Amino acid sequence: MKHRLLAILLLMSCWACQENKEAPAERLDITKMDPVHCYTGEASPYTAVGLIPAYLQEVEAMKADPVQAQSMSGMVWVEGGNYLMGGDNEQAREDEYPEHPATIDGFWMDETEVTNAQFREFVDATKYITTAEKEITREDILAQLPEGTVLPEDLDLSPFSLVFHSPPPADRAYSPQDWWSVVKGASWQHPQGPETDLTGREDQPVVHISWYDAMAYCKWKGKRLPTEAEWEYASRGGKEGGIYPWGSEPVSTQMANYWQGDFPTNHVVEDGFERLAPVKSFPPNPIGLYDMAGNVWEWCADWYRHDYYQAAKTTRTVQNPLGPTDSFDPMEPSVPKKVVRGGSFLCNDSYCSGYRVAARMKSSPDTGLEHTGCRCVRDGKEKS
Ligand SMILES: [Ca+2]
Repeated sequence: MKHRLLAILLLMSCWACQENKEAPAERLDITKMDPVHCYTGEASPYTAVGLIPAYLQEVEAMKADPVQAQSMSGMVWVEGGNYLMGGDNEQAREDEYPEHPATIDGFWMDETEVTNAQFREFVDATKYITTAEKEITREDILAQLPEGTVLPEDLDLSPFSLVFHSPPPADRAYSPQDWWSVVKGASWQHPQGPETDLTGREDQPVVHISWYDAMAYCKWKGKRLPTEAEWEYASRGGKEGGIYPWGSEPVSTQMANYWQGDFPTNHVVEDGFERLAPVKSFPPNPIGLYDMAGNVWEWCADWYRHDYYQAAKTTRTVQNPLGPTDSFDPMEPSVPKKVVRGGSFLCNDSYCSGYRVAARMKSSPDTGLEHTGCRCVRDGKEKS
């Protein structure tokens, strides 16, 4: 995946194994048990390595709204417990192995993806400008590059985001650049470009938000992004060994907003939703969480590493894992990425099957996409 910085990020292979001595050590860290590669044992979703300093500062400066922070409206209690994290069926990919035990403390989770109406409330209150709407400066870019780097004079700095389009049938294999278009002026307020708006889409999930935007929103709500382990645990909803949030029955138009037909060329739209569906259009999982499969991918706090689960090969149960301290995706080794979970309206069994509870995906934290949103979680106790 990409952002306006991608070409520059590709120069930055040094990011993959840097260490961040400043990162706070919160809760138990999987990487302390069986360090592999360049894990440092100081995992934190807030480590600055691989993040754009100015964007991170903006997230850190965001204050929780006192009223929002008191509200439990629309949140579901996720009872803590143990589970087996990772893939265990023929659709699972390499990065989902090995399956390993994890222990999760109880937490509260938004019952739906964050909607456009909810994100509008946040923007109205804070005047927040999302990554996809920001002009990026040459100074921001240079701050991330080795000293002495010279940028092209004609580097296009105008805001854009990535919008899906169905490519025409072709006699070859497709790759993501065949269906993602760079659209100037596309953003959460203009999902398919400047001519489109949110009229009638208030209850659809907000999209085109970056990881920074998701972090900022959750902070304003007095919440945070879920860890990848929390997200998978909640998605399983207490169903041991299920492949999907609803169990092991194959995906159907009754259960999730996904792609019917041949991806990416022919969407037959049997479920009535060509793109996004309003949240709660499909049944919740056993603990009351909606759209944990399909509709939009959801940002997690963790960095993505393809080999992270290898660190959990021991038989010891891992408590509240926070993910690795750095990112590595062999498909794009130079681009640091955060985890996204749950699949989107573009997933089907022939392509990504991202709606499986164990399925992992990743995206660079500054990327906005038409199929990516978030939901937040909050620490606390169950209401008595
Ligand atoms: Ca979802």
